[in-house]
Amino acid sequence: MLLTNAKIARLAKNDDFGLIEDGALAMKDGHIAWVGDAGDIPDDHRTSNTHDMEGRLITPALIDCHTHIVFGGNRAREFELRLTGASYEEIARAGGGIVSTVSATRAASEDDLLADALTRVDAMIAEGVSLIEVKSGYGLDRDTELKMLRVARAIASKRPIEVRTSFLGAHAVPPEYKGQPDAYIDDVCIPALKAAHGEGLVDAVDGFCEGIAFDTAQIGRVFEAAQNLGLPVKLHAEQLSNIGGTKLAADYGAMSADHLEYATSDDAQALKAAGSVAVLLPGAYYTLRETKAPPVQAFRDHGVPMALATDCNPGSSPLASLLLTMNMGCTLFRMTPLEVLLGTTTHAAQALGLSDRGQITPGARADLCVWNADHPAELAYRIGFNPLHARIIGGVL
Ligand code: DI6
Ligand code: FE
Repeated sequence: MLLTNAKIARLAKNDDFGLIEDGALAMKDGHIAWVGDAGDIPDDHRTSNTHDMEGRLITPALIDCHTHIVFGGNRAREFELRLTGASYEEIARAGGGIVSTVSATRAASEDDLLADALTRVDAMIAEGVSLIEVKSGYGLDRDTELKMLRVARAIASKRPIEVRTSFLGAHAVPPEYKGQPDAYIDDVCIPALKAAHGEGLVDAVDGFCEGIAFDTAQIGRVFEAAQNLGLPVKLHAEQLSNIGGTKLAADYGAMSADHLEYATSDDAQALKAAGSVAVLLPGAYYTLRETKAPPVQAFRDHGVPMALATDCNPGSSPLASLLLTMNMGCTLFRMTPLEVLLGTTTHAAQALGLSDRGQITPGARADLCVWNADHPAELAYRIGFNPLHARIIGGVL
């Protein structure tokens, strides 16, 4: 297939979006075969299967590299409580928060969890998302953690979207282990990880390293288990306070450290040295009315790639719009439109350990978005407006 009369943001060159003003793009066997100026189309890429893009903008398809999109129920009631003064941490410590979603997720059938998740997945697909990462972590027992991961895998069989799973057993201490986080890690979390890995349900291992969740020693044990299974790690780190999660993640060569509001310049340096991506989640920052923004300038100074994701979850980020996330990255974190587009394409792929997509370059997967837009900065600029014209996944329009 050949696409002509397009403005193409290759992102393969980090200046000015790698923009080709009057471009063409050839695809073969699900991959990009050639991209360049309209005047330079090689003869062997000319085909009757040619589509005129009528001047529209083409970018790599979007990737949401951090979601908790599978969960039971919702937390609108908790939202109300926070509006009357209760804090996220107070609600969590009083047995609400993540633990209330755990009860709803345990009670839900696999079919119901899937149907509910698909409503959110459909919203993402409508905005040009081709790949989502999905975490477990609302089961906190073996069977429910596995159930969540099976539902996550099933999403890709029901919709034209790819899924990468992360095991997040170390998300919260369940009520039956209240006050015994170490016993939970050793007796439930690590055995559940091994069982889920045995069923081929796990692509990566995540944890929540926070005062209201697990400390670095506890997460370290989970990471040891991941390493023994040959699984890559990532971590929710420094979201509400700085307790050393970023440095722990870097020590284990994490693919990413996520949230990072309370990360320091030293943390940024550690991420750079480890080759980890900083995944920023403005939806959670916004919802919790956090006032400390992540150290974006330190990430720039140290050359740490920044990704951006929805963190779609029922508590701290009930957000299913990656376009709005990009707008928030600019408005709330002062990232540039180029940084937020790289953050939902090239760097999002990198945060999932994927190097075969997220840029428009020969050999990359032909996962593309066609937008009713003149310039890529428009994607982050508008609020609550979806300019998607078409999605091309694996070379299929
Ligand atoms: N950090 C988050 O933002 C989500 N999980 C986490 O570790 C919140 C999950 C929730 O509140 O349900
Ligand atoms: Fe999260």
